[in-house]
Amino acid sequence: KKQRDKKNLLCQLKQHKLLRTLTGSEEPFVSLGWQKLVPRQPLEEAISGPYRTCAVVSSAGAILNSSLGREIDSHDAVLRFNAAPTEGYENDVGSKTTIRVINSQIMADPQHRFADSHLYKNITLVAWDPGPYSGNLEKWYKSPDHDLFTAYIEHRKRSPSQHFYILHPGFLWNLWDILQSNTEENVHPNPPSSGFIGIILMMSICKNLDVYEFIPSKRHTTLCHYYEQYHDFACTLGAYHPLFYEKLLIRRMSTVSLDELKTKGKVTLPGFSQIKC
Ligand code: NCC
Repeated sequence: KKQRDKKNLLCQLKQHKLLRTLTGSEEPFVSLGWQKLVPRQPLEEAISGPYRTCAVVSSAGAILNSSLGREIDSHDAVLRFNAAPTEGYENDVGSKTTIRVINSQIMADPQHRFADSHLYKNITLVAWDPGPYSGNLEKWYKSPDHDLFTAYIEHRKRSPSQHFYILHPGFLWNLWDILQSNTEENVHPNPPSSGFIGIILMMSICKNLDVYEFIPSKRHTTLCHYYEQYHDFACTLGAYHPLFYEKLLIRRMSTVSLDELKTKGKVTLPGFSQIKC
């Protein structure tokens, strides 16, 4: 029964072909000349994938003292989130970064120095901002949660060869719908976390992925991030994002060795290309 549930979930996600980035051909972006701004090649073609092995590294405090760095770096591609650094934490989180999923706060809040920081250079960037559930892109353009558009335009002009995409809000809300349709309780109507978004993104471009410290290991802690001294239980189980339900869903879809889950916080997922439905 468990195996069937797993297969159903994986097939549902695969068949929805969820991954979608702005192409610039949608209104209002097309009128603003975005077709010239957005990379011509779609994300799936632009990267040097499909990658054979991928690692998704959550920013949870619990990854501290894991000594997983070497194992994480052994993957063909490594995905990290937002402002999560590697410098000084290599032994636990590794040093390779291939893709970063960033929320719009990173691009809008001056504190993150998005234009200058080395964290956002020489890698593939995938940004998101929720937009309205209705899917109205005009409304979204006028009032995003955080203004990612200005920074995107500037960045594209400055570094036109960097792979840099904005996720289509439809991707986020379709993903939310799938989460809700597979959850008995009512999921609060907030967008998925960067973590959940990143996992689905990697399932679309990798043959196989290992996800670290998204499902908490035995090191679980109230320490929010491995890179700052801030404690909040909600970082792991969620307040704004439906993190708790995301984690249950990922747990149901993944292959786990209980021992590895405990010691590494590691679960394994097949890429969509490997799933026969
Ligand atoms: O904290 P954040 O997420 O950057 O973490 C990235 C992803 O790692 C997983 N995570 C993190 C901490 C933890 N204890 N357990 C975890 O499982 C989650 O899957 C998470 O998505 C975000 O999702 O974009 C988020 O971003 C931060 C913040 O905007 C950025 O770090 C930039 O500073 C949000 N925090 C605040 O707004 C205060 C957070 O809610 C979600």
